[in-house]
Amino acid sequence: MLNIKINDLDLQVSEGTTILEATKQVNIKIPTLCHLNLHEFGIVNQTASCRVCMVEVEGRPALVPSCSELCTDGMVIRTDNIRSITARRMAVELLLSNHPYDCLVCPKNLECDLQALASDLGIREIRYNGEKMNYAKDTSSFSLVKDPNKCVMCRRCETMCNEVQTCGILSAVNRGFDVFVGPAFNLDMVDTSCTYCGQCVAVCPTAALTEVNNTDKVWDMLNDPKKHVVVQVAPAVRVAIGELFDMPAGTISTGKMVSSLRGLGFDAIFDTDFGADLTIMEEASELIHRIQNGGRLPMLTSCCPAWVKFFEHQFPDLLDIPSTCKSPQIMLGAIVKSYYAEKMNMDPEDIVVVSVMPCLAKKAEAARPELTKDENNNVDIVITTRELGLMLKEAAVDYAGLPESDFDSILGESTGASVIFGTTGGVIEAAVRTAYEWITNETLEKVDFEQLRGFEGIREGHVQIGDLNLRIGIAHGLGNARKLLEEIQAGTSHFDAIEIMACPGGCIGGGGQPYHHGDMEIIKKRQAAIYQEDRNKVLRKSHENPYIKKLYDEFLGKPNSHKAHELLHTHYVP
Ligand code: HC1
Ligand code: SF4
Repeated sequence: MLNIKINDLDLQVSEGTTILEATKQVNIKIPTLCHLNLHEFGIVNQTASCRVCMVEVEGRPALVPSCSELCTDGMVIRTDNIRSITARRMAVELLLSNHPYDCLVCPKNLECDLQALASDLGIREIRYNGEKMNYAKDTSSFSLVKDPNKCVMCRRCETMCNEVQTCGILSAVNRGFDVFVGPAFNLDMVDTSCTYCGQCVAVCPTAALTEVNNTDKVWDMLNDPKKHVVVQVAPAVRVAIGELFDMPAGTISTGKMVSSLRGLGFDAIFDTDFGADLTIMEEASELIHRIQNGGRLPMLTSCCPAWVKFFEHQFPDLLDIPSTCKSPQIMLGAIVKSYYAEKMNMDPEDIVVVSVMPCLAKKAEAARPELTKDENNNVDIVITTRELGLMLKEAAVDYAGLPESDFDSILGESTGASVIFGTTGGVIEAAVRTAYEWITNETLEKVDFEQLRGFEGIREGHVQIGDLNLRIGIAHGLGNARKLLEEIQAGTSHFDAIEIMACPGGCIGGGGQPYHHGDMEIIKKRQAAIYQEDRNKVLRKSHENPYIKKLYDEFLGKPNSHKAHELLHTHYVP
């Protein structure tokens, strides 16, 4: 152990501790900007580029960045003296000197780390008002907008994209004053192999990277009397949206969320969880079929569109291994435009499907040509959890004070199995609950498969189903997924089924969720809420959903039937 002193407090820290980590042990706050240390998810950005966390170390002539400087025995540190504070202010003032001053209309207004720093450091005038970068915004993709003029070169997005997700899209473009982070040769995002996972957006401290805002499109549809506007909401939204209205992280607000959507004027409020139960019907059938007929194993889950894009771009030789199931959002959209339209005696052209997702990739997914049918999109508009929050704020909704209400019949009923789709490990656990009963014809008494849960980036769990020992792999984060795919390529994978979600923690950590500002405890609380919501459900196995049974009886026939294939399955493109 090392003995150190911080602001006159004596403490002991272990070898390898940075000054910033040491200060946290004694609740001393040092402001940071570029720093990001989410080590439980394998995410560390320690570029020490912003110079905001400077502190004084006795005996050192220059100030040091506390995020990267390691403690040494006998170190005496001062974090709150005028010299350190002045240096921090200067660092922020210099960043502001090359920043557009449009905070009032900026998409990150009140959510921007740079804005918060300027406020906390008492910066009340712009002393250095010189030349500014003047690049065009990149609005080429369906998912995210890149505004280089707001880039502060913290490189958090770069760490996320290159080290955590191993996509390698983002790096420094240009040099000196003109530098910003973007794709090589400043290509448009749409011309890169970006997966649109949105993790760059999740960690960007400013509005250099934000989602494409579709809220005006939704308002337009809600105000068009000729349109029947249906909304569906993803599993992970209900455990996070409360954070936008000052509810503690981990609050489940499903009933309030439904009421809020009803208040906005949607004609029907359906649950993507219904789509998830439907996905399990198809995916569990496909898995059993592959196992019993010598099909291609391991089978990979396919509900995360960023993950789908990742394997299409990076592993085009493995396109036959993912499940052919469309994702729950697209399945539900397809059922709304067919079964529901038929039941309501409506022309699908008059129905608009809006999805509320924790995810930016879902925007691009909904626009994939092979997932639209006869030019009548299965899902028309996707907004994120944050965008729904914006709409509710525009409508001055008192979210916390809303009463609870239920999703609409006939596509609003769901089981606990579908709720857990929102966390890493949940999709495959849901599939196992159904596969177990279908293979053994016995009732599964204990539905919680603890061996499939957790936060480790790559996990392995075995499930005994009769004579079958099902070997399951789980990865979250695309860098972890890459490792499992490389094993498959090398012929060394021993799994029968693998679940992959692109975002740390799964959809609960999606790029469209309320900003976590680097606090991973928030994602853990959302995960606990997901499992609680599962326990709250009377039915916890997808195949027990009575409305799913009805859908097959009245419309689809059996899982993997011709009609089910036509509506619910897809193919992949290299
Ligand atoms: Fe997800 Fe899914 S769980 S992919 O993360 O399979 O977005 O929440 O909606 O489609 O159900 C996202 C979440 C979501 C789909 C489901
Ligand atoms: Fe979207 Fe979920 Fe995939 Fe993240 S893990 S990209 S939120 S589907």
